Amino acid sequence: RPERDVTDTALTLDQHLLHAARETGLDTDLVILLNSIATACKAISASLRDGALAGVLGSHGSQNVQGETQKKLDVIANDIFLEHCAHSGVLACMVSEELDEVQEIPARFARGRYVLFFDPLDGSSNIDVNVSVGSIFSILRLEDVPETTDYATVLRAGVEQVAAGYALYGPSTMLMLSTGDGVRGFTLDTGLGEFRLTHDDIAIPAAAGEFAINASRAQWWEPPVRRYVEECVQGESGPRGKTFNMRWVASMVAEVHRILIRGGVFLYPMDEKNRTQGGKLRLFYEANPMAFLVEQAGGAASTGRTRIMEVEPDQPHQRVPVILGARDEVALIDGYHAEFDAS
Ligand code: P6P
Repeated sequence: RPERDVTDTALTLDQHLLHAARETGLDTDLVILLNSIATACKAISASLRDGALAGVLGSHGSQNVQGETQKKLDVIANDIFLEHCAHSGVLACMVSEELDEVQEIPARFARGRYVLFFDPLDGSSNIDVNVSVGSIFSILRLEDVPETTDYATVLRAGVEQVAAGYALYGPSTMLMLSTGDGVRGFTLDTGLGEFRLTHDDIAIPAAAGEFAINASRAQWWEPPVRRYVEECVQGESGPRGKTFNMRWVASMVAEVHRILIRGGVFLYPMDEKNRTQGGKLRLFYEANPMAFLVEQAGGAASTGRTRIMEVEPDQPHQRVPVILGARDEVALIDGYHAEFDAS
């Protein structure tokens, strides 16, 4: 990539994307879409910031397509994403975690070749207790602008993603993004109202010192997962020969962000309780975008038995097991699954 002077680290997201369009040929319609997504994330950040004072906490009193009780902010964030991204004029359609059907673009907006999958507010069970939540997005580019869009048109394997990222609404609001040439982090400058480049070229360390899993599900784990976690917990006297720390935030965006910044591994595996659903996390707007980011940062993302981005989709809200993070850890866990399956 072209050399940039030290002032470039203060680049706004818009400036970074314009440089990328000029210097690397990043598609300008994708630049338009990413700017629309960033604006939606800024609007969601503003909605979250005032919390109870804005009367936006608590349940909306409805259920989404997942059968989950929607928070008021789930609905607010979903509406913000739909509105801002439709204005981009470059989308063929959208698929939201909160809605069953493919969202056609209203006739008053232009259409384009891009398909946007998004989870407008992931981890929203944390909102009422003021723990970090996030928005996750994944972008595909179709061969041309389709007349109509149905699942057969838009459901593609994760390897076809052209961009993915998330906003993390934490102590600061950050946008992490990859368009296929590494992962960059942008921090919201609340005075300017713009995301500014603060983390250029993120890389996940191959080894790990932290693992993240919901340990209350140990009773249902498959043997390879149980073996991996037990070896981590055995510490220096065990086969790993070192101690590990454990984290569980119950907000995937916060877990993945920690891994992108300081390494580690995250597991939401297939277990006896979620086996019939195929896992807990959703392929299109949780697993695939996070897999794209993690691989772009030098890590790995697997179901335990196959690369997540090679999972052939057949349902818009299908779920998959997720094991992602430090390359060597994911390889070890995959190896334990292979040994178990061969036994
Ligand atoms: P559990 C949030 O609902 C989510 O989809 C992910 O963000 C998070 O990692 C996971 O589910 C938490 O699941 O079983 O711990 O509530």
